[in-house]
Amino acid sequence: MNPRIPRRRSLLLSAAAAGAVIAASVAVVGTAEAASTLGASAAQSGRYFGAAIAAGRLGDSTYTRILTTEFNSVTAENEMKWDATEPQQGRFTYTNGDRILNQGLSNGAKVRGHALLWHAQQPGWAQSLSGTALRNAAINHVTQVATHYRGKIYAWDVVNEAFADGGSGARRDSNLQRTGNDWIEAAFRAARAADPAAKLCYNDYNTDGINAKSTGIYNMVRDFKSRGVPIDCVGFQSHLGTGIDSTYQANLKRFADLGVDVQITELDIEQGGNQANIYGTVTRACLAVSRCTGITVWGIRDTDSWRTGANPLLFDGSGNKKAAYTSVLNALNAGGTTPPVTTPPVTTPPVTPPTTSSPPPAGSGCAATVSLNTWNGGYVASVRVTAGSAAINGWTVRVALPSGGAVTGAWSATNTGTTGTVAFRSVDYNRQVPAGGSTEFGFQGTGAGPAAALVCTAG
Ligand code: G2I
Repeated sequence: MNPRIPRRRSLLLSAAAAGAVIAASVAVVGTAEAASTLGASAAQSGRYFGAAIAAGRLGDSTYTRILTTEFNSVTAENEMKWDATEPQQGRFTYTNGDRILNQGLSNGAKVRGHALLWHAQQPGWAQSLSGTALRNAAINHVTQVATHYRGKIYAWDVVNEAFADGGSGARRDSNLQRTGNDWIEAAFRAARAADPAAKLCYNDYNTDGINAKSTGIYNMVRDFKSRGVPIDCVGFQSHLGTGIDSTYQANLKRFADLGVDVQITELDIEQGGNQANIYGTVTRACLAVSRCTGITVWGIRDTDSWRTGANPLLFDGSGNKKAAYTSVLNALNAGGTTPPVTTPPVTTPPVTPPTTSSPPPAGSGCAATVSLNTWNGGYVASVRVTAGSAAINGWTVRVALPSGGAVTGAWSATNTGTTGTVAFRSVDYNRQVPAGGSTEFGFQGTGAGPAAALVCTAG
């Protein structure tokens, strides 16, 4: 039997072949073999089923019982946001974010990171910045937080809610947007450099069908893919009312067809006559799209929800399963015909094997090439270090900056000096580069980018 197809599906298929007369007995077998929790039933098709959780509720035993029983993914509802992780500029606090992380990891769950940059829930100091100072602070924030959680986060919402509502399909005005239209791609590049293993997502709401806003995002993702900006996934929050757009599934599919994963990231649905049905429809839509890798509900019990009075979740205030829960579980157990395609998130791994398309520099030693993302007054530099015909054990790249320019942060390398000629030295994990192989590091700076070719020294 194909191990990716749950046993129950095979039985149903053979039952269909044998005729309807035995369908009733097969249904009994199916029920007996169906997974009995959301996480386990989603896992049957290689997907996850997650919940947003709050550190302040982890002492509530009903809450944690449901969490650990039902869900195999968690998202921090607030604890990894900018105001929570960098309340003062350059002073990072991870206590509550780490509680969410550890709760998830110790329970064998995936952890979604939410969210590195957003126009809302910025700390006061960031709200009062603009221009280059804000851009540098934002990129530094991405670098620091993604580095802290490096290797532990399944997917990061790198940028949250950057598009405007309504018919324009344009970016939302915000202090971040006013630093230059390339702020989103600069954030994605910095996140990739800091945590190459995490899937990097763009996340938004009111994108629950084919509409002007989702089309604006679609065009951005298509542009990013065509230019090699590192994006792996798009999150559809899905805070729904009493109806669902008939193009919900088609919208997920068109994004997936761009070559990104799609995820339902903040699902909650207003309680009304159709709540259970709509939950089922959303679940089936994800299962029908091969690159829809999982669903997250935005809270556990109705009383945990940010939508006071809407009762939009799967468990009531006492922790009892609602009809919506049963609808989701049944949809998951009915199975996806299309297990998600799993693609490695890393388009630029820290160390790549030799390739023939980019020949190594002649001789032993190393070479360094830089690509820049610039804006008015600053830049993010991604540097590729390539070994020559011999493996190298340690490298230093010297970068000459124009006068007035300064390095304000670096990742995957340590720098000596910040002005004039700045030396970037390999760190432990990227010191060794095989013959002809390469590794990447990055830095951000003020002023114009490097004034001369980079000089790489091996050893
Ligand atoms: O607004 C719903 C969600 C929309 N998409 C992005 C999500 O990050 C967002 O989550 C909500 C949280 O569920 C709320 O819990 O984001 C809100 C902030 O915009 C969160 O509300 C905040 C309150 O505004 C604060 O007063 C409060 O201190 O929650 C904080 C922690 O309880």
